[in-house]
Amino acid sequence: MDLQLNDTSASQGWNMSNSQFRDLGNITSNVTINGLTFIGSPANPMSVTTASVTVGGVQYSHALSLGGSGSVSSRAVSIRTTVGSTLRIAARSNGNETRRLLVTNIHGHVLGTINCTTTAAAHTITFTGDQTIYIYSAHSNILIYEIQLDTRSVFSSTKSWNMKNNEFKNLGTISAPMTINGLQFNATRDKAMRVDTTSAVVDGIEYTHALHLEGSGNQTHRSVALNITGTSTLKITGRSTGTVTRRLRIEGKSGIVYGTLGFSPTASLQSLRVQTDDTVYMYSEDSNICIYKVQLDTTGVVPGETGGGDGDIDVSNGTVVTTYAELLAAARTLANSGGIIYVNARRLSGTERLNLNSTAGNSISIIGLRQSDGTYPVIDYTTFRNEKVGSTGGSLVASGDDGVGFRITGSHYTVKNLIIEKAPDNAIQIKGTGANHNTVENCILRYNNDTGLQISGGASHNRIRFVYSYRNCDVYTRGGNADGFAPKLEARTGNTFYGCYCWENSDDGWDSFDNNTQEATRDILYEQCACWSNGFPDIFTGKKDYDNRKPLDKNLFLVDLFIRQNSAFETNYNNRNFTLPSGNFLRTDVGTISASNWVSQFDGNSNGFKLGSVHSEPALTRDLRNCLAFDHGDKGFDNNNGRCTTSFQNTVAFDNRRNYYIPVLTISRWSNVQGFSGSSANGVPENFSVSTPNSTTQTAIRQNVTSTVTQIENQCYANVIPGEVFFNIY
Ligand SMILES: [Ca+2]
Ligand SMILES: [Ca+2]
Ligand SMILES: [Ca+2]
Repeated sequence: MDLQLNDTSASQGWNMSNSQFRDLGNITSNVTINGLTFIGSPANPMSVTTASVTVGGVQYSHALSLGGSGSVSSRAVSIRTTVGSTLRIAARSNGNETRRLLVTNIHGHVLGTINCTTTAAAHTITFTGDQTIYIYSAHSNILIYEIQLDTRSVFSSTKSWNMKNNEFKNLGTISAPMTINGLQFNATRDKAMRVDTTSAVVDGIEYTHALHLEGSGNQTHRSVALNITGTSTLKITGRSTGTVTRRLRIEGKSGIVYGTLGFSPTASLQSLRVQTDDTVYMYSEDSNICIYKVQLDTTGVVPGETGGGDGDIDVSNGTVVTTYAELLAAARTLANSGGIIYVNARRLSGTERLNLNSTAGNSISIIGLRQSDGTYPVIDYTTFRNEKVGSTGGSLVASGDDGVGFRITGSHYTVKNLIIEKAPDNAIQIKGTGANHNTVENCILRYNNDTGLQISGGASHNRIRFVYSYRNCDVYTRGGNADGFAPKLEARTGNTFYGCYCWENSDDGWDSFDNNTQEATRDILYEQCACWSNGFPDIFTGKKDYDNRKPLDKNLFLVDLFIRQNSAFETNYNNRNFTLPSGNFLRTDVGTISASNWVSQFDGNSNGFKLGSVHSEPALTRDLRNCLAFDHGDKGFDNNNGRCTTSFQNTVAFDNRRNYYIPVLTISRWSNVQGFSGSSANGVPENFSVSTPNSTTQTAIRQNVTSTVTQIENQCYANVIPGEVFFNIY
């Protein structure tokens, strides 16, 4: 076994005062110079301008002027980095206030933030990961004088296990589990392995002994295993002992397959890159393979040098599932005992409703594991949806509770770190008087055929935190029902939303409609919540994306139905020709109608926070703290004829038809209630008024909101759950 520790420090810099950069002027397209890529476009240009300043004794004559807030695709610079890096940036805000410079990965996931004051200064930021990073402003213009990247204190280690070494070469038959120098041999008396003298020469190196796996294996027999941490390359020298190529499977403890290596009858070295913290098993899928040597090359940052990413999750205290069938089974098994289920897969095909109905009182958690590329598991209910509500426009029917994805009628459940999409009805429904004390956290709910998350029928004390709900739409009922979040129809007491965001749903952002005064949604706390652009039909036909020159979003159910009706819809779209399919082919609640009539008869409401209904009396309470609603075709904050006792603290509404329409609410608190750019006047109770921020503040709010929304949307589209994101505008 060998172990090496290499310090591979290196440094590279990009100074805007140098001749390669200082004459760049306006940057309206992507330019790469010495490994630094400038991401500019005619709509969002950047420029290198004269800007004389001294920072830390270094005199600069020029700076990159970012011009405004950016994203991974606009007004940014990007650099390819290696495993552990320190970034040093000399910069300043080009305005009167401190502005934030973000360092993100390609998904917009923030690796670090630099607060640029109005005085030029050098800032450093450290991060890990072999990746391309993006640097851009979260607010408006920032001047960057120089960027320097130091790669530091990276180690690489090599461990190897050669069967010709003394500790292995005399093992003979192995018929029981054993571990030598960290290499686990898994064998039983019936399924034994063997080390013998079997020679080969590979790349000029002579091997004299080999481990014979003797046949197909699994984790308990005819396999070897070792622990892998970080980014590693697994190198195996071996051969098939037969006349054909045989396959060696590399899998994790949970059964996740990292890869398969093919060994031909001629000995060779095969390698696989693995990025994980796991026990990794190697066994033949066919018959005997002989292994001469196993080698593990690992690179990483020296421990203690960095905070690292999300941290590692020890899954040994739970049940790991990799398929939807296993998830269903695990949920049933743990119903009485309680426990943790870890979901470890990129995508699971949801085939039926998951019933979370235990009221035994033990806590049961379903937690998605972050995958090696930073994404989270997607539970895709397409199969279930097609079966429940139809797979073509002509087969559509209305959806109901039997089409819900995760249905929680029990208590003390936690659902965390999952992306749930394309359910025939709600992605998650928490319903019934037994549905108490559940938590939904850090999830994305999208493309479902009704509201993303609904709480109804007596459910109480449920906590919803950092959930992102978007592009949900009930097609058969012409968009009239699918809200982002719906604590409605008797969501009883103690239901709270914290850090939740919803956008581009067909109906409202939040809706707490009740049918009568007895079965009422008693109280709701909304804190750090925001909603935007709900209730527009053009989102679901693809027209909005087309107008914004974005690719066709084939995840949209309506778009899927259009393509099934006429595949030319997609080719036309890609050729910059937006033409709805013709003919009456969409079954709806008002008959079988055309695509254009689906748009003209669209039934979505386009409100942000809909706080009740005509049945909501002053005994009911609503508590809004640090909440934002913008870009709605109707109201940002809407009482919907309800008279709930409502507290407004730090709320912002803009670009809604009416920002606030709450004339009959009972107000319990009114503090820093702001609105601007509504096209119709607010309606508020007598003696209350909405304050209008000055134009500088309005601009700052818009810029902050634009950059935060871009960050959220880009990450969600890349299957990265944004986590704890806040709009810093209150
Ligand atoms: Ca429903
Ligand atoms: Ca509606
Ligand atoms: Ca609604």
